Formats: sequence, structure tokens, C-alpha cells
Amino acid sequence: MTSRRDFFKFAGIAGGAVAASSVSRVAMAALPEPVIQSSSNTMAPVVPNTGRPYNPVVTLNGWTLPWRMNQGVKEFHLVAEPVVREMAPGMKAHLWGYNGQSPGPTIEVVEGDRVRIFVTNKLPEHTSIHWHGQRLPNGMDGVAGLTQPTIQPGDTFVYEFVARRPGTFMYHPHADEMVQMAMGMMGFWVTHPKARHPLIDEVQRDFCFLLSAYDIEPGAATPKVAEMTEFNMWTWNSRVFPGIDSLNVRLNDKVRIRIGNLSMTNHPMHVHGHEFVVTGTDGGPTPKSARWPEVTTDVAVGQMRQIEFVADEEGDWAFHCHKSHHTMNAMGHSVPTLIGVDHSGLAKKINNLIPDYMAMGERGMADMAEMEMPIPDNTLPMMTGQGPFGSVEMGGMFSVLKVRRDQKPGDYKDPGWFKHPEGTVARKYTGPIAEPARFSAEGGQSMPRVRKPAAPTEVNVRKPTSHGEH
Ligand SMILES: [Cu+2]
Repeated sequence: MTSRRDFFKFAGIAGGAVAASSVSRVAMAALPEPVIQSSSNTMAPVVPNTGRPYNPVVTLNGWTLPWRMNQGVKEFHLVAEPVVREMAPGMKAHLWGYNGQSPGPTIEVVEGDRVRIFVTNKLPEHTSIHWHGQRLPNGMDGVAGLTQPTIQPGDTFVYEFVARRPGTFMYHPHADEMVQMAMGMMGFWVTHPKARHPLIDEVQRDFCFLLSAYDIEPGAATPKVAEMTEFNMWTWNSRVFPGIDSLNVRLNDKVRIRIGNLSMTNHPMHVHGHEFVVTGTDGGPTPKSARWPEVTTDVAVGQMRQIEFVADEEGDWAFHCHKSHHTMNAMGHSVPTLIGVDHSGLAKKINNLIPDYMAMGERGMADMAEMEMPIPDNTLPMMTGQGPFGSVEMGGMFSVLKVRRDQKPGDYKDPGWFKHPEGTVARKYTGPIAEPARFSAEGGQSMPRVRKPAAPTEVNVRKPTSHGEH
């Protein structure tokens, strides 16, 4: 059994975690101390010091919940509570989560473990927890009203079941779901195999994160919970680029990334420079005959995907959702297209009324990433993030897979930007340039050659008349 001191030591491994002081000694005898995390950094993997051994996961901008062994049962303590989550430097959101953060801590157990989870409700309303994807007794499934009464504010419930199958799972409330998930209540769950599994490979790096989305008006801090479609913060573990840590691996490491989607739309997840296979879902490991190479895989709502690849190409590889609106932060989603529109005269007139107004968009929107456009407090620029060559012009669901020859085994530290070997970076061409042959103007092989040059294109603008004749 883990003593109180051991428990603190263990909590220390998770880094910067502090035990809540509000729990009395009497309560502590019966309950594992709730460990609270105040940092949004990626914590080092928690190597198990009790129970069956396993290769731990790394939760992107998150952490793993310490446990105590109590007569062969793994005991965890989750506290549902309001939290402040920094989404990226410069923007803090007022969310609901578990043990100090949104998402809550990752729970890691081993196939066959008997697990007991205490859930204390410090929210202003009732809640429950559903253990997504688990085989368990019906009464432990966490559906308020259907399989259990709700956990009232101030109450603690206990869930207990055996983690029967290995895999990638998550947890979230099944009570006032729309509000509680829109506020950030969710967490990851990994059940490691108890022995070598024919469909579960050993990997050197194992990352996990949840996809979620928020609608937080520029200048505000609390999500609009009734939002159905118009989200403006597309997050991995309630963080947005450039606040999402990079995934740092050693050259030729086998890498597994586990992704769960608790947002309201699908996310095609795309890795540069490598091909991966989907090795499992929340339904379990994928049969080998059903795996094929991909560079993008869609993670639909309520689904989980495990992707795996050998990181055998050095460099800084983009890793992101392929929906371009999901790699942007707040602001600008309703900006009209102004490409090709000269509105410089207009800007001068508007400037008389609004001195801060900037004319933007007539050459595209990249200007917005480079200019310091004034934005409300607690709001992130739409596209941002400095790379070694300038603005990355991204936000939201974007990060970087950093593959390095000299990254130490088990070291997850950010190695900094990739130093490209001489002559391997796309560069400005300064030699002579021949006029490009316009194949179509000459007529292709299957088309007759056009002898006389085509007349200059004339555009007749016909305004609709009241008679509708033209
Ligand atoms: Cu997306």
C-alpha cells in the first residue's frame, strides 16, 4: 500500500502537482488524496511504482493521475470542479474539469486491474462520469437517471470495475452533457495490455490527447455552452497552437498517438513526412488485415483512433487537423473575402472614425498573422506562432512532430528547431527565368493549333434592370 509520503513523492513525479488541503484527515483515510494539477505543461510519463508494470503514455499538455493500491485495488480520486485553463500564452479560459485542469488527468491501468474511482463533485450542479468504451457492470456505466442517480454538489460517488480489455478510452459526464462537455469536462483513459499482445506492438513513444472545441467570444473567458456549430477555439487537450507542445521523438522510434474526439464535428488528422496505420480504436486493436497506410485519418465525433508509425525522417513535421478553419483561433471566421478588392480609399475614410482600423485581406489574409492587429484582451490572434523562418500562420489544432537523431531514449524535452542540412531547404531562385510555355494557349496535342492570337477578353457587366430583360 502506498503511504501518504509515497503518494506525495509519486505526485511529485507528475510535476508541480499539489494535494488539495481542504480534504480532512478522516476523509483521507478512506479516500485517496485528490492530486490537483495547476500547470498546463506536458508532464513526464509516470512510470508505475506499484501494480503491474507497463510502458506509460505522455498526455500532451496534460498529466497522469497518481493512484494508490488498496488491498489489490487501484484507487483513484477525481474531483469535478471549475478550473482556469490557459489555452495558449495570453489566453485563459474559465472551464470545468477535473483535479485542476481541463481535460482531467489521464487514467492509466493494466488489463485485469480492479479499479476503484472516487468522484467528488465540486461543481455548482450535479454530474456523473461515463467510462467510454469500457466493459463493466451496467450500474457502473455512469449514465445519470438511467444507471445511477446524479452526483449532487458536495457528494462523492465511487465506481468500481475490472479493466477487462486493453485499449484507448476516455471518460466524460453523462449528466447535463451539452453544458458539461462544452465546458471542458473530459479525460483520457488507457488500459495497457497485461502481457505481449499479438495486435499491440511495443512502442518507444506513446502520446495521447482529446479533441474538443469551445465558443469563447474575443475578450471573454467562459465558453458559450449552447453553441452547436460556430466554435472558434479548436483544441487538443483544451490547448491551441502555439500553446500545444511539440511531440518530440528520437529518430527511428516507433511512435503511437492516441486521439479521441469529444467535439461536435469530425477532424481529419494529418501527419507530414510519414505514413501511419490505424492500429486500434475505442473498440480495441485493429486486425492486421484491416490496416493500410495513410497520412490522414478522420476521427469522427465520439470516436478514438490509435495511429502508429516509425519516425524515420528527421525534421520538424507539421501535425494538424486538415480542416483549415480548425487551425485558426478566434477572430476572423466571418471576415468577407477581399482578395483583389482595393479598399485603400475606403480605409482612409474609416480611419477618420476608427483610428485603429487596418485595411486587410486584399492580398489574402497572411498579413493578419504578421501585422500586430489590435485585439481584445484575453484573445489570441487568428493565425500566429513564430517558426525559424517567420510566422507559421496557424492556430487551433496544430503542432509539430520533432524527429531528432540525438534525442535521448525516453527524453521528451523540446529539442528546439530543426537544423536543416546545407542545401535542403526550399529557397529563392535567382537564376534566369524562361517564359513558361503556355500549353493550353497553343492548343494541346488533341486540339487544333490556334493560329491567330485570341482577342483580349472583354467583360461586359450587365446590371439587372427592373424589366429583367438582360
Ligand atoms: Cu478539425
